[in-house]
Amino acid sequence: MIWNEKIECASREYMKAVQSERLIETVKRIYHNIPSYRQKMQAAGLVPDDIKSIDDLSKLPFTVKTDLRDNYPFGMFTVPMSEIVRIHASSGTTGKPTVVGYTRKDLNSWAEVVTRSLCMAGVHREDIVQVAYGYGLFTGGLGLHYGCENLGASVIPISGGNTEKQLQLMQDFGTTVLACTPSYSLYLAEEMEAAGIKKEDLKLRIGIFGAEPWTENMRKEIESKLGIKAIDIYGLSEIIGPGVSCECEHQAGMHVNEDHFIPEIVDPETLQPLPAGEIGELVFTTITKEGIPLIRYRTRDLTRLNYDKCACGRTLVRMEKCKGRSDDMLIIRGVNVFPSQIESVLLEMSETAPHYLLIVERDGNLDTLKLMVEVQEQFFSDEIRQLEALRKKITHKLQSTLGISVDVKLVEPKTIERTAGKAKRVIDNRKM
Ligand code: DLL
Repeated sequence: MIWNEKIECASREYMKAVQSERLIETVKRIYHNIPSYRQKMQAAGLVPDDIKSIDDLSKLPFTVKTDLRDNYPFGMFTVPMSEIVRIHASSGTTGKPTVVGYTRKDLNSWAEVVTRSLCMAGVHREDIVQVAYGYGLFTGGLGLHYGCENLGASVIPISGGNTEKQLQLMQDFGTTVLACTPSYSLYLAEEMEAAGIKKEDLKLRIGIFGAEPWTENMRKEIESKLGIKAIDIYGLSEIIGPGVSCECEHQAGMHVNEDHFIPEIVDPETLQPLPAGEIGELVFTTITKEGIPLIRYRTRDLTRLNYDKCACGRTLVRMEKCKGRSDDMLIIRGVNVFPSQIESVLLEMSETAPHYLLIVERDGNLDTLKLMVEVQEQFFSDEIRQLEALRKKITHKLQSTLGISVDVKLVEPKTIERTAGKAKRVIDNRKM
């Protein structure tokens, strides 16, 4: 089902007209309410009247995460606190969290975009959705929650963690849709196996997975282990939370809810806009938000856009699965390495499990990359020769894919830490 056909299947001209009108309003709102952004516009010699349509978007200065941090906690809000009805925050790895505020209208828009996303994924009113994203200050839990309720599906607000209970409710309540991070879904699959629960014993049919990058190979693994269709959902707290974009049943890119968030792709070095189809950094401008509207927010996520009409009938522009974040990219001895490339290699081999950790060290002036990867239970034998052969095979595959040597260490099943939220894949000791 298409939730909002008028918008989701609109012509490009119609979409551009909607976007232009809303952009003009947003620029005015920010210019008159946020001194730091007004100064940026003034420095660029711009006044709100210079922005007449979305063709003028690229004239506007960017917003970055530190702008939010510098204005911590509420300095970027464009409405008085009496209008703010909800506060969320995303915990960064360093420093203060990024705080966002929603007005009642923002919460309605958020529910709308998540409802559209659920419909794209094939969820309907009869579904029972287990929301295993965290409800804490993270946007995942409540974001999915309100979208499900708006759609009319039944929500189980279990939040993240408590794996045993997750499995129990999945069986007892007949959960049909699981919403969590892709890494947690694999952990659940693993615990199911340990508890002797078969995928056939469950009614699961769809997974709504996001909040971290995951590869096509990881998708195959999850789909076969849980017997479901695994759908990619994307979002970030600064823009609204989950529901910025989501895949439809064709799993051919995530449809961006572009009547609320205008996407652009820029070259992360020069910051110049790139033409459709080229990979670069994703930038969003929110055009309906009241609490904390943002202009040209640099997400750091790397992807490309596709404006072709989708087989589902939607015309909303699609963003490809994220390749990773520009700040996730490791530069090892001058070579760019994304954790996703390594994940892809590991998942192509039947002997390794999709649980791994990358450790970067600096030995004198030389960077070294160590990979710890779990071996599948059935391949983990005490035969040192066999394990050594496997280690060599992985080392060789990584060398030919990445072009650098990786020190591979095989570890026993279930030794790498599992999390209910976003998986931590990289430890970079060079920064310490
Ligand atoms: O992760 C919101 C969310 C919740 C999205 C639940 C999907 C599902 P933040 O904590 O602010 O918000 O983190 C945002 O996570 O910039 C990406 O780097 C990454 N991310 C989110 N979704 C995906 C995805 C939530 N589907 C940051 N694929 C973003 C790859 C993703 N990366």
